[in-house]
Order: sequence, then C-alpha cells, then structure tokens
Amino acid sequence: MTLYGDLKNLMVRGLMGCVFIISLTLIAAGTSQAQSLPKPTSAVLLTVEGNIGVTNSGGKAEFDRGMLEALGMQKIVTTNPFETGTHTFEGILISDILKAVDANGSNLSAVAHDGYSVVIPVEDVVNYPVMLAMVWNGKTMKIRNRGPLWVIYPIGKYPELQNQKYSARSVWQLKTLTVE
Ligand SMILES: Nc1nc2c(c(=O)[nH]1)N[C@H]1C(S)=C(S)[C@@H](COP(=O)(O)O)O[C@H]1N2
Ligand SMILES: [Mo]
Repeated sequence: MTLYGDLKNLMVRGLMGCVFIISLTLIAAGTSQAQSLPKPTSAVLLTVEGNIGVTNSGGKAEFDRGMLEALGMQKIVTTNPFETGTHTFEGILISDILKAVDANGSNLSAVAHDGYSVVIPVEDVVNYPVMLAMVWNGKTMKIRNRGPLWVIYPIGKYPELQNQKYSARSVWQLKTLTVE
C-alpha cells in the first residue's frame, strides 16, 4: 500500500461513515416526527389507550368511523369459527391502528361492549393481517350483529389460527384496546 492508497482508503471510509450517519439522522427525524390525530366528529367507535405516543383526548386516542376508514380499508375473505361458510370482512388492520397511535407494547387488552375482555399479543397482528372489521358481507355492522368492530383473524388462509386460542381473541363489539 502506498501512502496515497491509504489516504484514499481513509477518505472513502470517512465519506461512507458520513453518509451512514446522515441516513440514520434522517430516519430518526422521520420516525420521531410528531404525528397528530384529529378529534372525532361523530360517534367514537374505538378508544386506544395505554402506552401510545399519539392521542387526541386526554391521554387516549379516540376514533370515529371516518378516522378509521382514513387509515386504509382492507378486505379479508375467510371462513369464520362462529358462522358457516365464507365471509367478506372490510376494515382496518390492527397493525395500522397501532402505527397511527405510535403504540409501544407487547400486549393489547381488548374490552367489548358486553364486558368481555381478552389479551391479544401484539405479535399476532405483526405476524398476521388481523383486522378490526366494520363491514361484514357488504353491510356495516351494528351492535346487534357483532359490530361496530369485530376482531377478525384470517383463519381461512392460516389454518394454524383455527383453534380455541384465536377464537377467544376474536372479540366482537370491541370498544377499547389498551396497549401494555
Ligand atoms: N364481545 C365478545 N366477544 C367474544 C366473546 C364474548 O363473550 N363477547 N367470546 C369469545 C370466546 S371465549 C370465543 S370461544 C369466541 C366464540 O364464542 P361463541 O362460540 O360463543 O360464538 O368468541 C369470543 N369473542
Ligand atoms: Mo371461548
């Protein structure tokens, strides 16, 4: 190695280091950018509380129908443990809701209007497209038909989800998710 070669090498490394650090800074700036959530303008369908970074009502994040829809409606066609046949569900992926509120935790404590509650591990919604369904076979769900929000696991596509554990997490009439 000549002195010139060593010098050039050092400069290239130095430059790469700078590019790396600048990229990291940009990524950090991007993710820490203060997200905000508007206030609901119609009935609150979902409240997310606990360890979240984005709130719109005293430490909680409240969503009305329009706010949920704005997160990006998805469609899942699946069989269901409670109803015969194949059903079409439209709603928001729980992972998208967690992103919107900047959730930080490993469990979601889900509570329903009828008082039912169960813990949904965050890994479920990371590993599978678990949905908060709002529309069932083309119809907006009401409390009387398991709505307004029903946790739907894509059990048709992932047979390993066809058991009691995931049935118990398939909360209908969901009201609140607490990030823990
Ligand atoms: N809101 C609500 N969701 C619920 C329940 C409930 O009682 N209330 N029961 C859970 C349990 S324990 C199971 S096994 C499944 C199926 O209940 P089912 O067999 O009574 O339809 O729904 C789950 N979701
Ligand atoms: Mo159950």
